[in-house]
Amino acid sequence: MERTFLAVKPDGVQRGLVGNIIGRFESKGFQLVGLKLVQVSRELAEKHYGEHKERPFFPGLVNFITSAPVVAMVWEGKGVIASARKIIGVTNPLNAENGTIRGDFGVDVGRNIIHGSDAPDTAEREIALWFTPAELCNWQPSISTWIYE
Ligand code: DAT
Ligand code: MG
Repeated sequence: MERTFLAVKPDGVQRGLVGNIIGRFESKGFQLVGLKLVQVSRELAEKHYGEHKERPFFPGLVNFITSAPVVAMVWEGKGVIASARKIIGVTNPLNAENGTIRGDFGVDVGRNIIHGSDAPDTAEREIALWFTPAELCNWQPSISTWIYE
């Protein structure tokens, strides 16, 4: 089964949106397999956003993501990587559809509430960067047959 890495960013935590956000992935039918509150170090932030290190917004992005705790999560399910990106919405909240997390809650691109892995290779890299194997639970939800045929 596919897994993705999601993180409620400092703005989402500060604004009390954690429960609402987790609820969207739960009610979709995806399964939580890892969860922790993290005060992100600069080293972790720079590794996580390494692909953007030459971009002008990189220093501000690192300052932001290290400014207050984030809720780091791993979610599992059929097609969860692409589906989570749809649930999250496009990068700029002003362009994100209503009904998506960024569309419903955000305004500025630098305060877009949540991160989600964008492809299978980045999901694998980000899960390994944020979680040890022992921090992830392999469990069987009793409702599986009501979500999957
Ligand atoms: P996404 O988070 O949708 O995968 P991304 O990987 O292109 O988007 O960028 C990572 C984060 O960097 C994004 O969530 C917010 C910030 N960011 C991206 N483009 C930006 C810009 N033009 N100005 C300020 N921050 C930006
Ligand atoms: Mg990205």
